[in-house]
Amino acid sequence: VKVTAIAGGTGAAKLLRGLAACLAPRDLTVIGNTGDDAEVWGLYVSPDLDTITYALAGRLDTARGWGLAGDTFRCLGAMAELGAETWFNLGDRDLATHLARTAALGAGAPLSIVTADIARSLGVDARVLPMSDDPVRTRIRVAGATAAGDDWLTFQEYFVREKALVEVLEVAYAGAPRARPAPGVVEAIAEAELIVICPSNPVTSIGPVLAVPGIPAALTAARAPIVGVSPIVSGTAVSGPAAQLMRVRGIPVSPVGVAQAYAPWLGVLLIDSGDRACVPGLLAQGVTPVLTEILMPDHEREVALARRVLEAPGV
Ligand code: FO1
Repeated sequence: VKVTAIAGGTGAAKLLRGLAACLAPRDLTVIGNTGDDAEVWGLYVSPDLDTITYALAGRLDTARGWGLAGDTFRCLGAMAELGAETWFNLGDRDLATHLARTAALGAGAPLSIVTADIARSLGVDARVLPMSDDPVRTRIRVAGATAAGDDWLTFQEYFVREKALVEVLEVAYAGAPRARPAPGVVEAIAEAELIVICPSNPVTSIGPVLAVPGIPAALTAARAPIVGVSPIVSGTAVSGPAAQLMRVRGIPVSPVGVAQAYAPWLGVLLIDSGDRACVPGLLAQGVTPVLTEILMPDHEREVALARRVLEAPGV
């Protein structure tokens, strides 16, 4: 079955590994978030596209959830010695990805071509598409630490440098109104036989994808069933700052809130068996709930959850 998945970073990687184990690689297309992209040491870093690619290549550092398994950080140490900022840890082999991408972008290649080349070089046969070739950056407004007033942080400054420990006042997707879906994105949604919304942060991983004009309309017009996996279990995020960011956006921190964030096109939502109380709220929104084991502590459970997605009603 031809599957198009919409994915962010760490939460999505587990399900994508599970889906890749169940599908022919050419039947899987992943549309990745680029709102987390950042410039580090003058290099273009695209964390979610890299996490997706590394996961599908079987090379992701699964303990950290980002970067390459077994990577070293000698260059990082040398950069620290030179007084460079080192709060964003770039591994030595990971650096090669950023160097190659920055060089290709600098030579005029669009992000979608560069992303496809990196995936192919790492032996990934599935298609990895950025949501857009145009710049879209998630911005986080936090309570001003100084009298100068509120501070707008990049996503990485918020998530990594501040460890998401600051009070968030607003989330914005800079550049989104002018962004166009990357080549192949709308077609991948229109031609899919199943569309999967991975268990990523609804605000800062899936949100930027939905902020690209044309993508929500493509999802609304899609023939394929759209199946989501809730990143919220028992009222908290499985990982990361999703709960705090959902509250800032006025989205209930529950599977019902996730369904609201993905209305009106979400058809099915896989929720944890412990969230049975959410069933009426989901049905009331026209979303079919599927109760299952949501957590994926190992590869067997990644595959098991992927199978549940592929067996979902309407697929
Ligand atoms: N996350 C961290 O918490 N600390 C880091 O030092 C860090 C470095 C890093 C380098 C490359 C990369 O692709 C991801 C990295 N991440 C790091 C994770 C990153 O912030 C998140 O994967 C996404 O931005 C959120 O999904």
